[in-house]
Amino acid sequence: MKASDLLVKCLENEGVEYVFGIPGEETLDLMESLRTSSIKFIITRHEQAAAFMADAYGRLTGKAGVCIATLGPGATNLLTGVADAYLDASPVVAITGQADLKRIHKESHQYINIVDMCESVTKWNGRIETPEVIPEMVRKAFKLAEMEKPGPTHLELPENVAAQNTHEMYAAMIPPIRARRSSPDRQSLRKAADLIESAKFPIILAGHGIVRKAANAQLQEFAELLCIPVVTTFMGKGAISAKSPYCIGSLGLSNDRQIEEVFPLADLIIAIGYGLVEYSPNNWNPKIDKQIIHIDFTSSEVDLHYVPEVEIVSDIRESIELLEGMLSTNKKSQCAIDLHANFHDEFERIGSGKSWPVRPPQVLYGIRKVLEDSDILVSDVGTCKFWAAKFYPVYANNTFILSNGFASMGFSLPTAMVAKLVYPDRKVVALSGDGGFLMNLQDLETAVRMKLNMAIVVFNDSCYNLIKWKSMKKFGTSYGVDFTNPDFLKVAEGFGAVGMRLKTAADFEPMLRDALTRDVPVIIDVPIDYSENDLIYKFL
Ligand SMILES: Cc1ncc(C[n+]2csc(CCOP(=O)(O)OP(=O)(O)O)c2C)c(N)n1
Repeated sequence: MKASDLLVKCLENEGVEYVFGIPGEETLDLMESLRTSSIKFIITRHEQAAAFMADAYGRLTGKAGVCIATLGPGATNLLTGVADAYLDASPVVAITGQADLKRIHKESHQYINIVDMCESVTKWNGRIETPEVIPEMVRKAFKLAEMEKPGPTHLELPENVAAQNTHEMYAAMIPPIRARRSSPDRQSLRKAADLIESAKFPIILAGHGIVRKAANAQLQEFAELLCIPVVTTFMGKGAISAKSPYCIGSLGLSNDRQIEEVFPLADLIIAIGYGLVEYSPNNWNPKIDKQIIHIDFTSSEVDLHYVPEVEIVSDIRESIELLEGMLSTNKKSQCAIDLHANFHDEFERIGSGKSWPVRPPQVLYGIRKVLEDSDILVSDVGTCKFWAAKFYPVYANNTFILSNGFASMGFSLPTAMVAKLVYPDRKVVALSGDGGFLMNLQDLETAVRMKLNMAIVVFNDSCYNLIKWKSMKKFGTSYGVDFTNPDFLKVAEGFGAVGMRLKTAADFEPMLRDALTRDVPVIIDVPIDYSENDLIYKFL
């Protein structure tokens, strides 16, 4: 069997539905093998978008998303999306072509060492030097990508290897069997239960691990039964429904309101599925005086501000369930209930305002009104993300998707496209600043070609607002942040999408409802008033 055919057969064996990417001369054999496979190749207009799409597929399904690029510039373009998957723990298998092995030891057309380049942004990464190793290397790439903590892996397939033949005996498929995790350690559970029983004010810090592994129902039951308030990270939003009285918001800014008002009250932090990349513990444990219980699939990162009394390293769901069985109901946490109610009053009061030009909370309030609980909001990076992460209540698991660890602009459009691809029956909204939107605008063509309906709400203020805002705070002035925008209605038209421009605050909800009934993507150009950004710190 030809090596490229074998590689594609291995992808089929892993259950791969889609491969996102752009071909090149060095991946011609691979493309020919894909042509006759059951896998759908989705052509993108930039490799970065392909990698973001694979990243999004991984986040939404838990199965590795696959992206392909050619050698050299294709691979370098892919890198940003791969790095995003790395710091946001998303399973991705990136495949790149490479020059013939006979020319990689010398100065050679388009040759750079991609394996070296990928080293710092992958969990595992290797060159396929002979066809015989393909079943093992592909299985390993998927196994490591999907295993907690998930992340990207990379396989490089040199052009001459892709075209080689291998003996049938090396073409046997390795079944993708999932190993069961071992049960939580009973002594550690007992110690954690004792700590919770004796704590005066415990708080649960719920991280991305809960969302990733859908342990949300267990977490919510645990919190409500034991009356323990839950603060989520930005990536952990949805780990508990924002409708629960024990959900007291998300944290991800250095001076979040929780840091001022909630964490100082707490003597015990029960960190569940929390990764330090999500939000540094020196923000919430500056004096190193909190007791910490660490519950996660993997042991904790070492940090002076994060030294757990006990670590329960096991399946999160099972750990929560077993811990719940060992505890009796806590005293009612009135403070949490008051904070929750207070947030909801503010959400209504500020969100329902009709000032013009609109402010971010009005738009987020409108989005929440239009979307059902299971519909998906994707946020790009910038001030828009901070507003969304602080102000938008999330009611269901994995329905608020953002780039947080790597925080890469340009994330929202390709991610929203995959959300629609994976969940065609759900409504999908992408929220983006005008800076981030133009970073992957080219792939609007992919969305139109694939007839993916989503609303892309663009906050139009002709500047990189987050940087401008921070610069104004630091220096009282800003530099290098202003630009001019194209006419988004004409851009939409040129791509075969639909463009809408908001003219009054009251129009937003009906406009969004209309946008979500079309059969192509719709850009909603929203002139935004960012003058009240400091309010962000006041929300839960
Ligand atoms: C790829 C990338 N380049 C630069 C940055 C640094 N950065 C963070 S936010 C931001 C400005 C974002 O502007 P815009 O997309 O218009 O969103 P806004 O802040 O205006 O809501 C920049 C430049 C980044 N995070 N990612």
